[in-house]
Amino acid sequence: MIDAYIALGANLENPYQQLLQAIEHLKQLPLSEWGCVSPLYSSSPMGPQDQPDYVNGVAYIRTSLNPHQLLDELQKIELTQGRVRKSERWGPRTLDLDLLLYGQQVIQDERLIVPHYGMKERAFVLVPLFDIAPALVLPDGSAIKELVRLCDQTQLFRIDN
Ligand code: ROI
Repeated sequence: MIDAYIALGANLENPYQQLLQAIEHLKQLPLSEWGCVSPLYSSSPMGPQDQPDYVNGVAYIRTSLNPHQLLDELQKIELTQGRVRKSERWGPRTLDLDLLLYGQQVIQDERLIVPHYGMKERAFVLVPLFDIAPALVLPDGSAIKELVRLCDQTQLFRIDN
């Protein structure tokens, strides 16, 4: 079993409920054990500003799925929850599930970049990841604790949960 961390994000169609539903789906993943989910946060959009605020969080699972099987499962959940892939880059979405980390593996192919390419600058990923894995060190040796200290958290608000 491999430790995997998955970022959750949504900003359409009742995003908070979308995340709760996604968590229920993640608990049902095949060949996997549910770990936990971070507190959820509200965050202003990174990228185009003419879209609603996001709800973000990070989930932890242990899995025997390989990274591409896990990606397939995550994309199935996104589609089940009404995700429509648009051509617009960085547009709004009902649900985004990003594979952040798959053990200490570094993966770079046509479908998958792990660790997730943007995670080291994104407070809405780093802060919830730190909440559930404060001692985590990324494959490149950077400590989550240090990345969190450096990131801009002014647009991130914890939702009571
Ligand atoms: N901005 C925030 N705050 N949260 C996200 O999950 C998120 N996801 C995205 C883009 C459009 C880059 N901006 C985001 O994909």
